[in-house]
Amino acid sequence: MAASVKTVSTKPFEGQKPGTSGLRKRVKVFSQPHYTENFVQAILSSIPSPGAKGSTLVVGGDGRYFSIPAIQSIIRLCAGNGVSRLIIGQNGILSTPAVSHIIRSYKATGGILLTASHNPGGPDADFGIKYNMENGGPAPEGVTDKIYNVTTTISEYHVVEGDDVDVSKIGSTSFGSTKIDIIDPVKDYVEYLSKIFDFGLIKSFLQSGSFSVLFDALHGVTGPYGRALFVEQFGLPESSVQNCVPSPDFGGGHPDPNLTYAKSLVDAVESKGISFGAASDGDGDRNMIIGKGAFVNPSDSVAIIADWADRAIPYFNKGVKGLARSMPTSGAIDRVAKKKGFECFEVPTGWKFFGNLMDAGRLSICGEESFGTGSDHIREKDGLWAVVAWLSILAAANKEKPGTTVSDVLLAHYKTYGRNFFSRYDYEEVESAGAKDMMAQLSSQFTSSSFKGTKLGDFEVAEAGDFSYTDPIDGSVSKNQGLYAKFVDGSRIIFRLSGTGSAGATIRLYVEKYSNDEKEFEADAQQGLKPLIEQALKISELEKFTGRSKPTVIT
Ligand code: VG1
Ligand code: CO
Repeated sequence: MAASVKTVSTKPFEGQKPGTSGLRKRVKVFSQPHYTENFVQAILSSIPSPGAKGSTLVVGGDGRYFSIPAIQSIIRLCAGNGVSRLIIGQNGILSTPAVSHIIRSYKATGGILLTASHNPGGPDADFGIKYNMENGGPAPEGVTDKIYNVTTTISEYHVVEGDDVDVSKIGSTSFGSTKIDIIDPVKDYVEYLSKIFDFGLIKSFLQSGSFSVLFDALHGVTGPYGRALFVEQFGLPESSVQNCVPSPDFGGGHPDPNLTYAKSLVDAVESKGISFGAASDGDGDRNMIIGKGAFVNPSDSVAIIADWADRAIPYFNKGVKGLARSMPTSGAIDRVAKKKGFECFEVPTGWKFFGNLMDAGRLSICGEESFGTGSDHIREKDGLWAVVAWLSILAAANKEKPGTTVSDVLLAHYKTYGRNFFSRYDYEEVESAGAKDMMAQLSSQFTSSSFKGTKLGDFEVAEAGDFSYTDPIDGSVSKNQGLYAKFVDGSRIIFRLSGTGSAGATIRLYVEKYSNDEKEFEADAQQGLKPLIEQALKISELEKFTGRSKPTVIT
């Protein structure tokens, strides 16, 4: 059909500023007339040269409520902006890591991801839109700033009108002059993982009988991927996966893989004596790893994967190029880098900061304390990759010493490197003004020159400030990335405001303390960190500013 492009007049909406990972708002906000269209037009207008015209874009997400109407709008806008080809996951489903892989492997221009990640879904909950670049990674700040600027002045957008495209059937069609390919969301990704890991070794380890697995997709997008891996590839029974049918409202739950929101997994692992439990978030980029009686802190997880990579994961047989973590993530990975002679980078919170280092060949494995772990196989964190990495480590460890458990792997790591105790307190959806005021008073203390040498209880301040990062590859500078205080004994406290919430403000408090005292290796992290947390709450006057005496989530 001949494409007749229609120009629609519109007015800017306030607040279309992408946060840590795209634009996240309530569905009610996205579903206002023109709201989604404005933002998508701003993305299309901000695609770096040669731009949207003639481009190939990948579209998909976690299947949450409002995904299908958003995809139909995206199709109309892409046709109106001269996009040549759209590659769309069947039923709009594509995990965030799968989008990253498909952009790279199909050599697409970029991708539009429809997810609010671990935020709840449904008519009264959240939706989100994010743009990823040619390298498969989240748009850097230069591009998200441009998108935001366009949203503040937008006066029109361009569409081709036509009937909805049936995205439930795999195959090719066209809309206006845009070619549309609806693809199997799972196949390419699982094939790619089979090249990274030794599926044969994992399968024979899991089939040997004594090691049991439970994977929980929390009703998010990883359900079909997890089933394909655990049931189809590794030959495990259906009972080894749960909540694996993606649901638009995540079964009414909170698709966030942590000890609070993945409680049913934790309970099942404990009550049934399961050897290995894992969960992923709504869009499949996060992971949680547990064993019977063992919780793998994400900061430890990435350090352990980095430590085992060249022995246990074929992808890294040729060596590891470098390691990295986000600023609040504990320094456990730094210790692995030091011992093995790898470069190690500290970047601000958000996966977009790892991409340049990977593209430059200086970074192989990295992670964030927020249950994000990944490598340069793609440009997003990858929940199922981390789960399969852990199964590879356990398979390798059991080859060396049969009967090795998740706890054994953790303890062995602490014996070599010492233990970085780490915890995060989240105060979700507090009143914005109070949160801002609290950060302002903390900032004036942390950035004042007289703060160094101050004693907070037993902790003497060695260094403090507001984290600023200069990208070693392109020199771009990102300021105000979190208030940190490091103490003389090496421990740290950090305060940040979240950039992924959709209502009010979320305060995150991170605390870290190192110990190489073997007697402490099996201790409860909360207990050991208590004095530090008390000082953090005292200096921030958090309760006074926010009225909250308790965090919403403790990790
Ligand atoms: C949070 C995490 C951050 C992560 C981001 C996106 O951001 O702290 O580490 O990269 O979520 O994860 P913030 O600004 O709320 O602290 V996901 O799984 O939402 O794409
Ligand atoms: Co996510």
